Order: sequence, then C-alpha cells, then structure tokens
Amino acid sequence: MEINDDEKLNKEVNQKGNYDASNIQALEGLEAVRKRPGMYIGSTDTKGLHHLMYEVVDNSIDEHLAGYCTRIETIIHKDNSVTVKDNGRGIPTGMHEKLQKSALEVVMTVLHAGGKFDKDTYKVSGGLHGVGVSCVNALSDYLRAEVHRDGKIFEQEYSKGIPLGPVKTIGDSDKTGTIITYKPDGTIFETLEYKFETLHVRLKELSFLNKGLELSLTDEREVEEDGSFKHKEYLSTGGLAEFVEFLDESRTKLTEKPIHVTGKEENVEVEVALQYNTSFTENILSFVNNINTREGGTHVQGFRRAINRVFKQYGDDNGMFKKLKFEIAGEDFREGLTAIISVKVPEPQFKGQTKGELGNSEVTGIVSRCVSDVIKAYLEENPRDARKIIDKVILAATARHAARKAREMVQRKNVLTGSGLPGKLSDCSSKDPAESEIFLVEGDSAGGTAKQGRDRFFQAILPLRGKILNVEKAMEHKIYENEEIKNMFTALGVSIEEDPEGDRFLNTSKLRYHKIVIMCDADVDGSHITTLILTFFFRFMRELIEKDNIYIAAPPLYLVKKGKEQRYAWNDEERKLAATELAGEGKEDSVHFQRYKGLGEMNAEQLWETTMNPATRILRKVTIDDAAECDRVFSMLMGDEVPPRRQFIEENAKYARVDV
Ligand code: 0RA
Repeated sequence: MEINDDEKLNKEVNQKGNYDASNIQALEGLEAVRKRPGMYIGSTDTKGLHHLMYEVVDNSIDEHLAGYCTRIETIIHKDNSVTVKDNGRGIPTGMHEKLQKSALEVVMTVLHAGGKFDKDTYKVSGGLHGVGVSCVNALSDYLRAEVHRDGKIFEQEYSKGIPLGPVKTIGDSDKTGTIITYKPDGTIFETLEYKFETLHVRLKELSFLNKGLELSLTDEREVEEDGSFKHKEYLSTGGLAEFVEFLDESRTKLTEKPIHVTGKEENVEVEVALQYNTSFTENILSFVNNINTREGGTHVQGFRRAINRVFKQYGDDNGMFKKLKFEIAGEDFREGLTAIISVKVPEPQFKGQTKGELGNSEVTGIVSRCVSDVIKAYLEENPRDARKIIDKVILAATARHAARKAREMVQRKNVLTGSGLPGKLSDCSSKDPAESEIFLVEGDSAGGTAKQGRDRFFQAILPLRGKILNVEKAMEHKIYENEEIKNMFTALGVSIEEDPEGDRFLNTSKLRYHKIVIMCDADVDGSHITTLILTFFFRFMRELIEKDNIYIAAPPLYLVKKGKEQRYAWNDEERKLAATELAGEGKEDSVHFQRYKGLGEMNAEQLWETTMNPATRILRKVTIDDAAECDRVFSMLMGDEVPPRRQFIEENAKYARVDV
C-alpha cells in the first residue's frame, strides 16, 4: 500500500491549505490539549502519565495491524523519559507543498492528523486511545522523533508540542521505522514516575492480543547484578489461547486446551478463547481494538448468548438436564469459566460511565454466530469434554440453589433479631452513607482501640476475627454461613439478589457507608489478611471496588522521638528526614525510633492521629486497575496449584505486600 503523503495531507489534514492557517490550527490544537489534558488522555495522574506511552505504542501497533511492523521496543530512561521504537514504515516525511512543512511535523503537531492517513486500520473514536501522538507531544516538555525511511534518517525535536527547528536529515539508513522519545511535562502531570509493573502488565497483554508481535521493555532506572538494565521480552505465538492459559496457570483445568474461536463478518474481526476450570469464579475479559472494555458491551453479550444457547441445547439434546428440578441460569454456564473476547471494529461506539462499554449493536449477533459455530462443532467432536462441562454447569446450578437457601436463612434470621446489624459493629451516629465510613479492623483488640480513637459521628468499626474465610477455596453456601462474612454483608447493607433470569447481582442501593476502609497491621500477617479481605471484595462485591468505595488504611511504620517532640514516618526515607529534623544533620544518636509492628502498639489517640483522622491519614484507594492481573494474583496466592504460588511469593518476597 503506497500512500502519497502530500495528496492525503491536502485532502484531509487541512482543507484551507495555507501555511499560516495550518500553523494557527496546530497551535490552537496544542493549546487545547494543554488547557484540558483530561479531555484527551483521561487524567493527569499516574494513569494519564502511563496513557501517554500507550498512545505512542498504539500508533506502532496500528503499523503492525497494517502489516508493516514486527517489533516494538520501549525504554524507561533514568530521568523517566520514555522511548518507543518500532520497525514500521516510519512516519511519512514528504514535504507538503501548500503547508510548506514535512508530513512528520503535521503528524506530530496537528491534532488527529496521524490517524487520517490510514483508514484501513482500526481506529478508536470514542475511547481514550487514538487521540494521536500529537497529544503526547503537546504534553511533553521535550520530544524527539526519529524516522528511518527512504534510505535516510530524519529528525525533529519539539518542546510542549512546538518544533524546535525544521525536520533535519541526519544520516543514511537501510531500515525503516520510528523512534519517539518524550519527557512528560512536569507542570501538567502530578507524577512523572513510570511504573515498571504497570507497563509490564500492559505490554504482556498487548503481546497476547497481537500474536506474533515482538515487544520489549527496558528499565534503565534499575540495574541488575550483571550490570545490565532490567529487561523483559514479550512474544505470544498462541494469542488469546495462551492468554487464557496464562490467567489460569494456577487453576485446575477441566479440559486440556482452551477453545479458540476466530472469525470475521462485516469487517468485524472476532477472536475468542475460553476454558473451564474447577474454581467457582467467572473471569471474562473483553477488548475492542486492543482496548480493555471493563464494562463489557455488545461483544460480551454476544458471547454470553452463544454460551447459554449452545450448552443448553447440547444438554437438552442429550437428556443431560432431565434430573434437575430447577431452571438453569445464564451464570451457571459461566462458573469456572475464563474467557477472553477480542473484537476489532472499524468504528466503535463507546457507552457507559467510563466509556468502557461497547455499544455497536451489530456486534452482538456477529460474535454470537462465530462463537456458536465453533463451540457446537467442538462439543460434537469432543463428547468427553462436553460431558465434563455440562456436569460442571449442573453442579453450579445446584450450588446456586443451595446458596440461595443459605442466604435466605441468614436474611430471615436477621429480620428476627431486630435491627439486623451485627452485635460486633460499633456503628456511627450519622445515617448519611455519603459521609459515613466503616473500618474493617483485624482483631478484637485493635478493634477496641479503633473504637476509642474514632470520631463516632461518622466512623463505624467492625472488628473481624482472625483470618476470614478463604473464599477462593470455599463452597459458596459455606461462605454465607461464615460469621465474619455475614457480618460484613449486614453491616455494609448490601445483599446478593437474583434477577428474573436467575442471575445474581449485588444490590448496593442500601449501602450504609461510602468509604469502606480495611485496617490491618503493617506486617506480613496484616498484608495477608488485607489480601484475604480484598479477595472477598473482588469476588463478591467487585462493584464496590469499581465504584471507589474500598480503601486500605496506612498505619505509620515508625515513631521518631526526641525528648517530648515526635514524628511519624511511613518509610525509611521519612524516618531519616524526621530524625534530621528533630536532631539536626548527622546528630541522630539522641533520637529514639519505635518500629510499629501492629496497630495494637498504638494508643487510641495515636491511631486517630496517624491512621483515622481524615486530615492527617493516608488512605490507599483500591482500584481494579488491571482486573486480569489482580485475579491472577489472588488465585495464585489462594488457589490450589502450589508451584506457581511458591514461585510468585519467592519472586515478590521483597515487596511483601500485594498492591491492588
Ligand atoms: C501516518 C501514516 C503512516 C504511518 C504513520 C503515520 C506512522 C505513525 C507512527 C507512530 C509511531 N510509529 C509510527 N509508524 C507509522 C503510513 C505511512 C506510509 O504509507 O508509508
């Protein structure tokens, strides 16, 4: 596909087509991005910062999708600047006659110019991606673009999106590709620190979503023992099937291999992989044009429809549901199911609160047909697997029935005992959920201190005894019989209910506190308990995480004292700083350190001051930043396949906490 740069530019980039007008247009565009960065990249926090890199990588991936790029290398430099290098065709550099500037400059400085060149690839119109590399440029203190193309190396540099000079030819090259290095603008972003783990997760995901594409990540801030930089390579030959195997690596599989669906209809490409495991949880991830659709949408609907119909039909045809005395619900077909749904849609429409839901109605039928055809054939060809899956569906329906009974029992009892609130709950006096908080505190003794230290007007305390049930392993009806879990449901005022189809949902309309704070010791045991409680929320009250209701308290690690003066410190750096502040440079021997091991070592006043008082405390908001990774970590830490868990714990021992 040969594209004539100049012609395209003439037609699509600038209709007025004169030099001054185009410069003004470019400047106005960049100005708009810098004035309202959130409109273009979502936010200016760590999420937005990482978004910049995804935007550049997405451009390289578009080159891959167009069939021209096989490798994308990314580097985090020491100063937190980032390089993204690909071996695609290279951004066009031809001179535009009327604009009197290089196509490269247009792509880098004119809003939305990049995407207009190439209509064959799938661009995202409604999501946050696809805003164009010019946005990254506008939000960068410095950016350098290097293009290898037509036997030459071209270069242009920019500051805050404005060229520092013309495009220069700086040498010869026998390769093609684009190298972009940028340093995000510190006056726009709240943080400039790239997180290796976040980029690692995204690049790994991208490698599964784009099989055959090589990706790499180098972190020049971290030097390994042999003197080399921290480095990872990503390449998936199995695509989504491999993704499913990766997610379920610590689970016991029901069938040997995932079912892999690929298909295309009306320019919509469909790829799906699914596999059942012996767990009780549903794990469905969905993507549109490589972007995670957290809230699902029409592609997920199509998938569910296919699963429900095909398995129901197969079970009925073979008389497998004869003995069941109650209806099978849609969710029974999804228990223990891990699936990835990826569609490529030319003009996706996004809906929902966070624009994370696909709206194109034609996609439902397309996905449903593709998936149905493949699964039907699979069941006919693999009757033993079919039997295992249907047995599992029947078990799920039976368990759901038992759980419903257990739930009804619990709810009935609550009505009988008056208010229904747990005896252990020290409630707050406010009845307004928006201003109320509940602290879930590990152990009765810390619970007692918290009860004394709190502001009883808006802060409630629920002590949880010992380690709450491991929900990854327990049977569901047992979960509702567990005292601590029952207490959490009733104290929070949420309940699990069923819709007319029999599918369960979380009713949060009577949620009693908008802030739910997990408060555990700052040691290994405490972090384990935090993980257990989070697992519970992740599995049973995921919506509360999604709605930003769940927080983790951060008690200080040290008390630094000199005479009557004292400071709290949350890490070693702060501890040193506090010591210097109290005693002066280098005179730290007169300072006394106390390492807090547990909440119990603080008195009520200290606990209030450091951990509970909204004016001084630190709360970590729990987000499902990457549901896939989160789920994988939980199942690995809690699940039944021991080797990966051991490996994970060994690899991550130095962190000794799970960041969610
Ligand atoms: C516009 C048109 C073409 C490619 C690109 C932009 C392009 C952009 C980026 C950003 C990072 N890497 C990139 N690689 C390519 C098509 C060029 C042609 O027809 O030769």
